[in-house]
Amino acid sequence: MLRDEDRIFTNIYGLKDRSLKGAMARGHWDGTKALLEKGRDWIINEVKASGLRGRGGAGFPTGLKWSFMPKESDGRPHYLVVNADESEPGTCKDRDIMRHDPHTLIEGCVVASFAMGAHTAYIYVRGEFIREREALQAAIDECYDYGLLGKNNKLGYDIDVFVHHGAGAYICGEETALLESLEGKKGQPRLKPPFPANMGLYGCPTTVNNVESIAVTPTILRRGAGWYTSFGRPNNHGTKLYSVSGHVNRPCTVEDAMSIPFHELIEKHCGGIRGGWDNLLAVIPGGSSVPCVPGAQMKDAIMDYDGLRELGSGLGTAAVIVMDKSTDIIKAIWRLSAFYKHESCGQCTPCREGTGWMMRVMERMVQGRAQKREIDMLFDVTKQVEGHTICALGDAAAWPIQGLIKHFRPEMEQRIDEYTRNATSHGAVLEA
Ligand code: L3W
Ligand code: SF4
Repeated sequence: MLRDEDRIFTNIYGLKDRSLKGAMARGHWDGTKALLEKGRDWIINEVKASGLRGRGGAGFPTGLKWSFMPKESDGRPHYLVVNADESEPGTCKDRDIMRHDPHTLIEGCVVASFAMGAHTAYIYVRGEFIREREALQAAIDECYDYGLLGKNNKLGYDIDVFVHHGAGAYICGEETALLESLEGKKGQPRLKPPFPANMGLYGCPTTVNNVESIAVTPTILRRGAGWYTSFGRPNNHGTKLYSVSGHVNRPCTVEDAMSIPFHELIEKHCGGIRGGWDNLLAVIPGGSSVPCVPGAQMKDAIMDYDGLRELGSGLGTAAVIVMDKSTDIIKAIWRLSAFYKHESCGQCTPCREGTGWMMRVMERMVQGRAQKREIDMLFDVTKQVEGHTICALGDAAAWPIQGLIKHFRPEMEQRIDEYTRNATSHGAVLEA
């Protein structure tokens, strides 16, 4: 059970003073120098012990990722890059951190950069986030003025933090495409390995972390790994920002414990499902890249990595998209297909061609202008895309359709039957 005083983000709704003075009054930047004095190994070990997993979608253990950075310098600078290109449909948590609680992120940049021997941190902000980058820049400027950033600062560790603006491409949220873009090139993913820890920005050791992952670390270090692991189940620890949108009575972004039951999350923070629980059709629990789960299964779901994986979906970015029975679920998933087709960088054939194929077949499925055997063909296409591409965008385009076919095949067949009946009664010829 998360109490108000356990929350890391104390200004997520922007009701308080977000300036340095306000952030300090709420406990941020408290004893940062003393944390650094405990040393790099202590910080990395504490983050490992906290069980913090990357909050950008993949859930990779953060402390482990930090430990991949070379210990000894081979002459190349080290970099921290914060992925603030939040573009996953349904996801708006990093936006709220940057807009209302920017000092959590900047303090996190200092601590993480120190732990990995980086003296420069870049925050790559989604192009459309104009207010957010202004808030961030204002907070960074305050830190320079107050002597928390820059050379010979009060913390005793030289560190510069820069804000870089994206230009509106979803693919630049993929870490290596982001690095390419930051280097001034076209934002296209690189083949991995090598991973950024070995060969990242400008060919140097780099760690790319999500905004939320970085912003929570100073508080974890202040309160201790044991405090953080007191929330959530083993392998799924901590507090988490959930962005709940769609057919709930009060959509919101809220920080609560990992492993909170879905039912509790919705009742406690969102005023319940619009029209009541019997009106729940389906939920996409982790941003548009994960498969949807039927309402009946979601009612008892545990909101964490393992709980949602067991349901054939995932926690992803914890963007919870709720759909009631007024939703045309086939059309909703088609809309995601159109999104992925638009955002494919076109670099690899299965994704470039496959996203177009999937979108066009889905278009016909929305109308029912298809044959039932084409549902299997569509599934086959998703399987030819999944796992055969350079980056995860191909998987992300395939999985929502797989979820639709798995859970809503009868609805797809019914749509085809209706179209066929209408077409036949109007004397139209069904296109194959
Ligand atoms: C060194 C190894 N580093 C893995 C690092 C790797 C990366 C992290 C996770 O995709 C997912 C995707 C989206 N040595 C390593 C290693 N790493 N093995 O660990 O890597 P990975 O490949 O599991 O995931 P990814 O490529 O980072 C992220 C899903 O998140 N997603 C996306 C959301 C989009 C946003 C947004 O709005 N910008 O967050 C949502 O579900 O589909 O599956 O750092 O280098 N051996
Ligand atoms: Fe580009 Fe798609 Fe290939 Fe990713 S999977 S590299 S987005 S073409």
